[in-house]
Amino acid sequence: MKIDAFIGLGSNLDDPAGQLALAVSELAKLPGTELVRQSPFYASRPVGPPDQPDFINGAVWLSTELAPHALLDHLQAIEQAHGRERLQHWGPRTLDLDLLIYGNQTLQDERLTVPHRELAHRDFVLQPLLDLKPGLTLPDGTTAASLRAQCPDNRLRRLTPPD
Ligand code: A4P
Ligand code: MG
Repeated sequence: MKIDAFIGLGSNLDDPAGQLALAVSELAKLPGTELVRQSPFYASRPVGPPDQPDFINGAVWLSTELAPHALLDHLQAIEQAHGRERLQHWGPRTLDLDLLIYGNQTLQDERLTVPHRELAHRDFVLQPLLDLKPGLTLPDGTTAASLRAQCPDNRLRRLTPPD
């Protein structure tokens, strides 16, 4: 059975928009997985240490047969292939892939918290999700639109036109 999974993409090192575009094509090739839609990309002010470049963010909607932890394995393998180094919490990175939403499932263990724990506070995550699916709801019934209306402003600038 295929599940709708939403993946957040972020980068602020080494040609961020190129990192995201390549990652989207890699996500589309994952086993048992189809790319349903890709969001526009946005520039945003960094959340976390301020002495780092602005981020480019986006999101994709996948339809996948992969189980959540198998999907996370693939996300982390793609991050590694993009030269990701884990040096500083919320610090600069070539590619960050977060599993934002996996069907209507809520998951919490040592590797995975779904929905992503910071989702509700991040306009650079919520806006691309709304571009993908305006009526998106979380497993608890909260709408992404209501969270977007309340979350802090990280000066989003849309970089690519709508599809
Ligand atoms: N993990 C748990 N749940 C998940 C999930 N739903 N998706 C675990 C992905 N991973 C999940 O992540 C640490 C561990 O989280 C993983 O080993 C995985 O098992 P990480 O990517 O290694 O470390 P991190 O990214 O430094 O920490 P964290 O807390 O995941 O950071 P975030 O939340 O990814 O935030 N500012 C702007 N403007 N745009 C950004 O994209 N991103 C971050 C990173 C900070 N500031 C930003 C942005
Ligand atoms: Mg992460």
